[in-house]
Amino acid sequence: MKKIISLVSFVCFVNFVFAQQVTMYPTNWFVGMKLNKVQVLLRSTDPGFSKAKFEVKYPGVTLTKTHSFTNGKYVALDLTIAPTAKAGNVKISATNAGKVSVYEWPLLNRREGNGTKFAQGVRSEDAVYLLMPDRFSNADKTNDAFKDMRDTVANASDILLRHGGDLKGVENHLNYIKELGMTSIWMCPIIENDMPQSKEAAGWMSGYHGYWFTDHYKVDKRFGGNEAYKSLSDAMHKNGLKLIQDAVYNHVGDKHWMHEDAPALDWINQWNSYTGSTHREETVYSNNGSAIDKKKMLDGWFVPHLPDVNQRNPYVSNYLVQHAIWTTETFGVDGWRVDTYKYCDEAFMNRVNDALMLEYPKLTIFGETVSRSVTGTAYFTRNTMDVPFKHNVEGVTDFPVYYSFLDAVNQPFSWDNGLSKLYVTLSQDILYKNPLNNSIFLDNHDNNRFLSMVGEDYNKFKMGIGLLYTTRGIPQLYYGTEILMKNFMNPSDAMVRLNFPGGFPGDAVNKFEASGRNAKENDAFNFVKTIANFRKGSPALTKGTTTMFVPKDGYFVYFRKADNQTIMCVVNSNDKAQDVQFSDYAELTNDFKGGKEVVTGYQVGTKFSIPAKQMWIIELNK
Ligand SMILES: [Ca+2]
Ligand SMILES: [Ca+2]
Repeated sequence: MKKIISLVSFVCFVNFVFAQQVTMYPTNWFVGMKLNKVQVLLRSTDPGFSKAKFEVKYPGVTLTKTHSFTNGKYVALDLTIAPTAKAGNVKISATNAGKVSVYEWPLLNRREGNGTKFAQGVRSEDAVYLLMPDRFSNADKTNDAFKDMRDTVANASDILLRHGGDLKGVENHLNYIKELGMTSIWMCPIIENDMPQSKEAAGWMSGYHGYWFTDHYKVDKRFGGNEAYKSLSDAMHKNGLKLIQDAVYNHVGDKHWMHEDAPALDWINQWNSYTGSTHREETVYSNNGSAIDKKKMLDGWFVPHLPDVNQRNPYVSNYLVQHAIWTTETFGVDGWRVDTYKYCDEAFMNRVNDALMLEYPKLTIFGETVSRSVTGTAYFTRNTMDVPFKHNVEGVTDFPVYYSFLDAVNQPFSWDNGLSKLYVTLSQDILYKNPLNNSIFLDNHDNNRFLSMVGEDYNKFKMGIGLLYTTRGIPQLYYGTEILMKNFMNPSDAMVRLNFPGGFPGDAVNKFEASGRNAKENDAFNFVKTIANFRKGSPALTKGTTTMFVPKDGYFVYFRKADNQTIMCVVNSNDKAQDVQFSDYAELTNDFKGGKEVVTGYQVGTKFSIPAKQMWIIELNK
């Protein structure tokens, strides 16, 4: 929020003041928050700004300390907000060489419904739909591009550039997402990315994906700005959908003031010459690793145009913590996904998570950790391991399960391969405090689309969907998977981020509607919809225990069980039918006479044959 200087009436008797702009972060705060010691960063265009003497006069608000930086444009004010403080505009006066300037910093009433209408948390009872706002639906052509931004182009025919999708476009399709059985939407970041295009191997690329922040307190106006985000959040909550926001604490775009005009150099991790991250999470937890490798992992830059934020700097830490809370309160966020989790300072991550969980006890957070190993995944979340540093985040992206899903459906069965991979991976759940909090998935915006990964084999595709909605964790579906969108990340990851057909003006077909989908696409859509909606009402699949039996002869049987519901999951990866009998699984099947397959409605008895390359999800009955 930019405020042009406002002069109180007596100023005209003192000196003329040159107009200067002052921006305050956070742009406002709220009354009645647990976090009531707020460090407000004031950023001026005047290099002598920090020489001023600052005073705050407002009932219940006390200025306890003023901090200045090597860059004279900045000051930080420590404000304590008493529980008795009322909403209103806090007046902050700055007196500099006899000139008095007054800035207004709003204290707002809190959003209603902490834990009930927002900050509800996203748990294993939920099903998440991941989408990229620029690529989902364009409801407003007038906000596609702006002349006053560094990248002035929107061009839906170039996969590397902005396409014009926006938050109103998402709001217009909530019914579609709901019908599919989803309960939550995670969008790639919506914060302003006022960055120029960047030269990548595949060509000039824009920040359409949202991971290049330039102003934390603005939702990108090409997505519709803060108001469109509030509107979407309200509409989602009215529809019973929860909102997951994508946070990036690790880096900012190089046009962010934190890099271009920082209060002090130590806001960004500096190196004598460009030093990239090692990208090896092992360096963070290994007791056999070298100190320099760990430092490079954590403080090295992700890529050259994304400066690495120094979260050990207490001012930076305060700035990021306050922003996370401000965002949750302002927009009504229910859960956070944290990008590049393993690249962040560990103590900082625990601090920001603690602050969020203290303010919003039901809120949930999961971190992105790309790792092939369960150890390297469990380390970055609550775990049972005896390690010197314990992470406090509830959930994590479960990449070991993701890789195992792919191997389970793609590889021929053996002791080590195919379904054995999934069995072995899930057996390591002992390392997690609660694996139900893990985010599980078949694909996402950074990986090849699932249909392509299974060689466009529709049977394998359906087995994958079955695994996704019956394995412990929080299933996440990537937009378009349900209508058989495909592609590899070649020549660019933009290939797996193509427009949702029907979301953009002039699209020849509209796959948001059954009439716009072909028979196979409708079959896939209905398959996902049936399983996801069944899961929604299934205590066993959402929160139940898992019991696995050793996979053999190319098939795998596991059970989910809770609240008197038992679900038998049978995966046959063979090219031939497989006989299955309850008596082999007596500890789970003894009380039952048969069951009903949840997609097809087939009734099975205590002995049945499952066709080649199929997964059956059977609710057992007496
Ligand atoms: Ca638009
Ligand atoms: Ca870092």
